[in-house]
Amino acid sequence: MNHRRLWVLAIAACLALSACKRDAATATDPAIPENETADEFIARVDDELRAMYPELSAAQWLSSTYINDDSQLLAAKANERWLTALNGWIEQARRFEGQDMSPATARAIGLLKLSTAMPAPRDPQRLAELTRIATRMEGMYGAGAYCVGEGENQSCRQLGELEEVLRKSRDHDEQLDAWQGWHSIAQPMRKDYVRFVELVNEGARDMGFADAGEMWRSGYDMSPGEIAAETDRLWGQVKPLYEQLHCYARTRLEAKYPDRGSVDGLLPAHLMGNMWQQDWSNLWDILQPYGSAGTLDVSAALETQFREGLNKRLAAARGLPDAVGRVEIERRAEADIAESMTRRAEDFYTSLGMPELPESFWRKSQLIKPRDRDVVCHASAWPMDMADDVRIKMCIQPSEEDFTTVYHELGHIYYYMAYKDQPPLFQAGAHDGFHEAIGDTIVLAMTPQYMSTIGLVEEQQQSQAALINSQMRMALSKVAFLPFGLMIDRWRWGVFGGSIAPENYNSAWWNLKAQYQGVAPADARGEDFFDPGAKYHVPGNTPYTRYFLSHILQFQFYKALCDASGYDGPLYECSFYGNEAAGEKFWAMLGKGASQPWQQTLEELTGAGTMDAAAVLEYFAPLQDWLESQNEGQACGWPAPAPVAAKTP
Ligand code: X8Z
Ligand code: ZN
Repeated sequence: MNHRRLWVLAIAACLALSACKRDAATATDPAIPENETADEFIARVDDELRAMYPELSAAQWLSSTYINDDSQLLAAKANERWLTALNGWIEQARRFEGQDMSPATARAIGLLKLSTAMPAPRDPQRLAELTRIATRMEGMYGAGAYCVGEGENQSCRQLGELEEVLRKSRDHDEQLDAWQGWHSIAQPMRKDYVRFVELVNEGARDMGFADAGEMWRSGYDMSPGEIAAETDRLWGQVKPLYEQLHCYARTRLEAKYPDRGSVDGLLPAHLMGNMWQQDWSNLWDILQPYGSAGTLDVSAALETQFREGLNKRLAAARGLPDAVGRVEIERRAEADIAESMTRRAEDFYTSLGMPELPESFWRKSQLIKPRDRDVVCHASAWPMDMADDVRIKMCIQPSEEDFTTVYHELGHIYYYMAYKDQPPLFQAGAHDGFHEAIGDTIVLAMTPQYMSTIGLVEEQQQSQAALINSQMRMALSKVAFLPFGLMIDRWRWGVFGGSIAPENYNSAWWNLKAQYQGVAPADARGEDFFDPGAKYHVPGNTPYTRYFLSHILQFQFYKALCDASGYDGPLYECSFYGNEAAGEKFWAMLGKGASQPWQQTLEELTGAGTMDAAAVLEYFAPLQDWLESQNEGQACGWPAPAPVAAKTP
């Protein structure tokens, strides 16, 4: 539950009550006041929403931080009640079609229909089935483990441990095993996912959409066709930059792993340092442009801080702790570093003049992975009660990736805090990409200069080599992400729309991976696999276009805040850390929530109401030049995949 229309949030984390019966939606229902106006209707929905939201969040929070059959049953039931109520409100709203009402009420009614990412059938049995499937899939993902051996000799590794192999090992076969092992956890989800698609499509059609994909594309204050075209246009702007990065990475990988560094010109999925090839930062050891230009190894610095903290705690322990005592001390040290990383992130926001996080945030958040139970480790930020109970749920380790993810999550939290006085239906991002872009805008301002101010890297020298190193560090996370941000929903739009049939789920997935990312698996992945299910947002049903849009928008926000801070230099060197003028502008934008079309909100912040990748290209101009000269003489690009047989819906 992190993002978007806030209660939708809840739903993407999956799940809903059966308080309202099916006929609750009719005007004859005694619960519906007679002669209610549209304005009164929305005021009532807001009240009912506010009243039922905490129970839904609590059930979902429990099922994500304590996965077992009981918590899943309660979460599915809470979601069932919720989605039933939502269907009731949507039905009731039909009474007002074509009637006069205030613009705010008209907007709220529109948002009501678009609020969930999991449109549920009106039929109560099928609605309940949907919530059970959604909860089960997320539970399977959270509890997923790759096990080898039998009985006493069995050993299992979960996502975190398998990701660590990709992050740190440079042994080809070890990485392949970790990658294949994690993907095996998704095979049993396929059947559930096929049914899930049928059910959400029925829900979407009940609400008047062609399918669930069209419904997802309807949340952008423009037509579904227009936003799809916008994503194509934006991708076209940044594709040449991605192709240069791809070409450079391939050359380096081919040198590192002779004969196995590429697959017919595509990047091998298991060698990119990341389970989904969405962020290549972990390949710094292979892709670092200049070895001598100061170190930017933030992970190593955090690891050192953790070790120092652990040693301090061990030294303070009376006598030599036994094995159990040592584990306890290690856990405290893990909690210490996780908290100090989070306080660092909070400090950036408060330096902009934003408020401190509430005391309950520190008491109720899950910062590290519990030892005694399964949890969904995928990071998320939760507005529990539409008021002051905000939390994050993470399994923080001392790494650069997790460090920046904490800043990302706090972006959601500060959005929640800024718009908490808006009516519930406007407590959401201007669009979902805005929600994802807040924390990442701050991440762009985490320049080497900032990192050295907070003691994580050495004092930075000014040189062309240092500049290229720092640009590369950012590109491995931001530019590498772009085609991935696009392909996930290209797959789901196809699946929901019917052009990708269940018998082609996996081949269509790998075709899109090839087409957009230029990535391929080491060995063929047939239809006995369900590789989309190995990415959280698929079983978690979180729309993904938001992240693509965010990766464009965050550069526009960053540039606007740099301007607001009075900065006047190359974009890539700007940090507005400590600048209250920038903070004020940002906070004002956050406070608007979804109360007006996003185009207006964007214009108020940046001066232009259109998404545009010019700021991305401006930021990376030095790197793009450098990459072009590095790649000179190479045949860049990769072969197009063979088309998958498309089924007519
Ligand atoms: O899911 C997330 C956040 C929570 S909204 C951790 N992200 C995407 C992902 O991990 O796939 C952030 C970047 C992309
Ligand atoms: Zn997020």
